[in-house]
Amino acid sequence: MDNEKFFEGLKERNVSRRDFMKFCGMLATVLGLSSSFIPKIAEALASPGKPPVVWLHFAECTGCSEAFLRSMYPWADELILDILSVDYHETLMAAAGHQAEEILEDTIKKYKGKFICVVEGAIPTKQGGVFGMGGGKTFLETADHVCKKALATIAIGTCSCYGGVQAAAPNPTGAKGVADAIGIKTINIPGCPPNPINFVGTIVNYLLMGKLPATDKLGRPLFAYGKTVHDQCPRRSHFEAGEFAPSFDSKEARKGWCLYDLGCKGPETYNNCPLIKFNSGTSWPVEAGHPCIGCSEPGFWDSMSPFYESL
Ligand code: FSX
Ligand code: SF4
Ligand code: F3S
Repeated sequence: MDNEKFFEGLKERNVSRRDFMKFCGMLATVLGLSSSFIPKIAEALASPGKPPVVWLHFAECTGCSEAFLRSMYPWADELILDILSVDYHETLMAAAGHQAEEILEDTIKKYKGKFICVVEGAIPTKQGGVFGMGGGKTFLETADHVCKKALATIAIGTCSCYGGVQAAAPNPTGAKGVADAIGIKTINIPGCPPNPINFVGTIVNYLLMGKLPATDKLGRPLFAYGKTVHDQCPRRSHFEAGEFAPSFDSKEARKGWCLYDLGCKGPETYNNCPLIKFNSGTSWPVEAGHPCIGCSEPGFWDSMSPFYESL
């Protein structure tokens, strides 16, 4: 896609240049870049020659794809799919069965070492991985076959990063995140579901700098997961003042007091939800009156529960 075609494509979707620049501005904020980077981000998104993407689904609820496809700027999902030239996405592609398998094989052969593999969902590992199968192969086999041929693997969602709900005790299927299951390094975009903007930000970082972003020791990009939810929370002043809402239906809760006593895990959770919010910047759990349950931390179903008991 050349630049002109790109902007024609935007016009066809009734997306004004202004809307597109606003989206690029949001990406600059996510990446912690100054506004002088906005035109560079726009240029990077519009320029041709971006890496093709293979998007795999394993043990998950598909909430990560849903979050990506439904809740960004209404046009951004299609745009991003075009921009990234997503050649294989099991939920979205029209092909099924043998035809889908052929597309996958052709893509990884044609772009060996050049494509980005995006993985949603955990990988069952017990008994050779028989608890997760697709097209007669275990997820374990498919991940091993595909991810190891990719330029990089991006795990999207806590399930593919660290196992997620599938790996919660007693974890009968031996579910693991992709990195653990097949012994590779992945870039992890956790959250259940994750904020799609953090995934797009990771890709834009790659397009701008020619490399994937710096991460913490859990593989999470620092631009998004470098601070705790608590550090960025607008209710922080109430926390400092010792103003804790005693119940969900109290007048204190309605006044926006801190949700710590109601189980908020914000102080131990690294994510940028208060900064970026969800649904194109509409709201996020604490703003909606619900404590953070720590959904971007490894093992949160076990380590952060009971969700409604304070830390
Ligand atoms: Fe897991 Fe994603 Fe939670 Fe669901 O695909 S991170 S269960 S929102 O959908 O994998
Ligand atoms: Fe911290 Fe949660 Fe209170 Fe916000 S609501 S200040 S994240 S404990
Ligand atoms: Fe998850 Fe907590 Fe953000 S529950 S969506 S990390 S506020």
